Amino acid sequence: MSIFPFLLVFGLYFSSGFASPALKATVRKPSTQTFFPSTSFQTFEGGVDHPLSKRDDTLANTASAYVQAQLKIDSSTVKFKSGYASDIAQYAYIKQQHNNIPLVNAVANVAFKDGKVVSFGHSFVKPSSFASSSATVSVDAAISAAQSALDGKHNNIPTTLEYLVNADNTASLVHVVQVQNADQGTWYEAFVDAHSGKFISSIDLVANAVYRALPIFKQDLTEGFELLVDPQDPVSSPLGWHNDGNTVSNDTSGNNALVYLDQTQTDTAPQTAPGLIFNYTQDPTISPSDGPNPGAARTNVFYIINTVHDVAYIYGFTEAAFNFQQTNIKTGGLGGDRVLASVQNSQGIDNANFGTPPDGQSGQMNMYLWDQTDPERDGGLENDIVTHEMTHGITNRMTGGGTGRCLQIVESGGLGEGWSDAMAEWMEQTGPQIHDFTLGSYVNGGVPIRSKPYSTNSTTNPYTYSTLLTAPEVHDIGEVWANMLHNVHAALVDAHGFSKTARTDPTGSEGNVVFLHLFIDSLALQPCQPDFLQARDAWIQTDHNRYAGANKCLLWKAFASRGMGINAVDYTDDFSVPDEC
Ligand SMILES: *[C@@H]1O[C@H](CO)[C@@H](O)[C@H](O)[C@H]1NC(C)=O
Ligand SMILES: *[C@@H]1O[C@H](CO)[C@@H](O)[C@H](O)[C@H]1NC(C)=O
Ligand SMILES: *[C@@H]1O[C@H](CO)[C@@H](O)[C@H](O)[C@H]1NC(C)=O
Ligand SMILES: [Ca+2]
Ligand SMILES: [Zn+2]
Repeated sequence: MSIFPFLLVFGLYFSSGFASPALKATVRKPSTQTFFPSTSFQTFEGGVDHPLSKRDDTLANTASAYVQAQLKIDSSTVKFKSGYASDIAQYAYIKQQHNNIPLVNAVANVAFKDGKVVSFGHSFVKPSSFASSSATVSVDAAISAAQSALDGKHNNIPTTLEYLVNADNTASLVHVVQVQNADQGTWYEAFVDAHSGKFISSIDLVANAVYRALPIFKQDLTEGFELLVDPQDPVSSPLGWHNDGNTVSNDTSGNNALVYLDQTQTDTAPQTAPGLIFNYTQDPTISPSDGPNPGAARTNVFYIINTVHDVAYIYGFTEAAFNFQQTNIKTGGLGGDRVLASVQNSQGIDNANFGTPPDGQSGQMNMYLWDQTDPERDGGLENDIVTHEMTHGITNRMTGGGTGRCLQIVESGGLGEGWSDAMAEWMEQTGPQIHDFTLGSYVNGGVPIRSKPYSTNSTTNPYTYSTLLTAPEVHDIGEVWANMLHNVHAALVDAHGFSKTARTDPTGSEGNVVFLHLFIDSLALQPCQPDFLQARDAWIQTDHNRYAGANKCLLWKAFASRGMGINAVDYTDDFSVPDEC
């Protein structure tokens, strides 16, 4: 077993070293993401009237008239595409068009019940310009461009001529060409510019992947597995989760992670699933090492590592901020460092850990079994454990510029444990009531692995800054920090509300969105080997940087409520806030 230089391994309880595994992959071509304008959607409960309410007209006419009236556009812009009636409602699907040419990515849908509109969704756009509607590039030239871009052959589906709205709000005229590669199992719809002849982008017609896993907002398997289809974030992982930039895999490896089963310390191969269908139904009555259970654990660990990558990415843990990716898509930082994750690692028990070497070298996650119950339980099936470990990678990389050397003193290591618990908690909060949070109960046989729940209630959790005087060890210290952050999170959500889409949309003003921005921003801002007071100051400065100090007093009050007021020093509590607060 080798230990990397400059490497600290943070465990849930304690540290250990580890060996580094080899890689395995196979070859295929990536696809390019197609731009989709944002979609708005309204629902109307019992329904609202529409312009043709008084007439008994066709679904096509009724829906078209409604869309025209809602969007204040004339009939030349709207083309009814299809519709049908089910047992409870009628559904109409409409395309935007220009000069009688439909737009690929601007559509609307209207549903009717009992003659009223019950819902309306649309992604109609007002492009700044439309390319000329007569093509100057031949269909044959477009087919060759699509074939070479996507490493496949045009099938016998006729090409079409459509408009494609681009991210810059121009509309390109495109030949739409289907391209397949039977050997590789790929099938794309390609958009080739009908004036320049350039391949623009494609839509992948094959669902990329299916995972039976525990959605990130659930804590452990007692809340139920779900079948998740293509959960990757297109901004954070434009290549998907099974393409490392050079090769496309059939297994639990890709640009962000390589996950393998490690029962014997000899196996480092990812788990293959033909068609990327990772569908292992965990059986809680048998050992985690038997039957479908290792597959279920690897699938969940792969899903969680990738999801944490994707969430952290949109909040700022990017290539330039020293993240873990095999290939860097955006500039900055070093690649070649996706996370390697060992599941059911036989070198340990009742624990988990994560080693963070410098940017450019893979992080290493080790997940162990837990023997507090019979049968044993698998840490890979408790999301908060996996998220906790991944967050060590984030905090160790972002503090001090990607060296992995800046959370080494005990107090900084304690902050690291606190951030890891706080991130696990953030991922699992689902509504505007920020609930008390406990960690590790499932794997640990029903008993949380921390001494107190994280809580705004100081009877439930009395920890303050001065608790550090009697907290010698990083996880004890971490509890104090995680509880402060719980209080900060609750105060922000109280003040600004809660966004249910915060994991995929960092643009909102809601409290949980603000919290994660300040969390990630402050890591980059704080010094190497930060102490509690410096970490607090980084949050307050970061709020100034991002929100012009809008939350300054809120943050001071939350920190002061736990003894980190303006005069706190040397582990002596102070509950005061600046005069202006
Ligand atoms: C995917 O897996 C199938 C079945 O194991 C195999 O035949 C195929 O070659 C694999 N494809 C790639 C790209 O690895
Ligand atoms: C997943 O497996 C279950 C049985 O365990 C099966 O019913 C289901 O159809 C499978 N789903 C997919 C997408 O393969
Ligand atoms: C705090 O927790 C204690 C003990 O559980 C409980 O008695 C008390 O009512 C709680 N206080 C508030 C404000 O919820
Ligand atoms: Ca990197
Ligand atoms: Zn830890």
